[in-house]
Amino acid sequence: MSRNIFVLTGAGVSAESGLGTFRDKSGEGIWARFDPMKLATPEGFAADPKTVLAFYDERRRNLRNARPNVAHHALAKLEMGLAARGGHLTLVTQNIDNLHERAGSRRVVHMHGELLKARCVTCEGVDEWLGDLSQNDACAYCGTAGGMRPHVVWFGETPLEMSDIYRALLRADLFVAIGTSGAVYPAAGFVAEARALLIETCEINLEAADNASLFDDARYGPASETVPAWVEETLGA
Ligand code: BJW
Repeated sequence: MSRNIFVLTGAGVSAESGLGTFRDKSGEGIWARFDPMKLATPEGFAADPKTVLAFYDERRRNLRNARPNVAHHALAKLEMGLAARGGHLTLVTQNIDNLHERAGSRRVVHMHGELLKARCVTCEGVDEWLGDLSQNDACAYCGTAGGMRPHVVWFGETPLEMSDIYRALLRADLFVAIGTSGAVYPAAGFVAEARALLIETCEINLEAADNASLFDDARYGPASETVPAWVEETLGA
């Protein structure tokens, strides 16, 4: 049977690649150590751009040393396997890392932006950005200096590609959330929207997410075990 599967991933899928998660029940997530209102809002950036840029510089450097793990590879295999069977995978990630792409996923929707890109606040031009970002850097498109920021979506900003995401959800027959706490909207609301569309839903996570009660099915454990097992099962069915 061909399937049209919508997968939403969060920080948990990259946890075993050494990239930190934001909110873990252990209390060791990024937002337990750093204040998201100071580092992940446009107001925080306006008040102290140097600190915000340093926070993202450090994460960009960590990403350079990270490698995709078996969960990323399994999702790339799922994309190919479904296509070969006449199905389709929509892969939407809240992650700003590029580990899905580096594992071989062809089409990845980064609803919260991408760490290896910078955006000019003057002309909105988006450019690849692999090194540190400073307040003196100039935009490659309009030449304005002092207006470059990480191409990421902060609290209070509109996530990217929302029309394409909702359109893909309408076409899906299975919605799967992997490694996300279900704490941040609009992504946390996708499961309710899927339910309203009578789409089957499944949570794959280390532990129950905040919105766990809305899923029809759940598989708990590290993504490195649960995701490859689920992909094998799905492609074997
Ligand atoms: C493992 C694992 C392993 C660990 N294996 N699993 C009420 C309703 C609607 C909206 C709001 C609302 N109240 C407030 C809002 C607005 C706000 C919001 O949601 N706030 C909440 C705090 C309540 N949302 C926004 O402002 C968003 N914009 C918006 O709503 O615009 C309006 C709009 C909506 C719709 C259409 C058009 C317009 C923007 C949100 C931007 C979030 N930005 C961040 C930072 C991005 C850049 C960066 O990375 O620095 O995005 S915050 C952070 O949280 C990051 C993540 O993408 C996001 C979600 O986190 P995620 O991925 O779920 O990670 P964790 O750490 O929370 O969870 C990890 C999970 O993995 C856990 O469950 C672990 O158990 C698990 N895990 N190890 C498997 N080995």
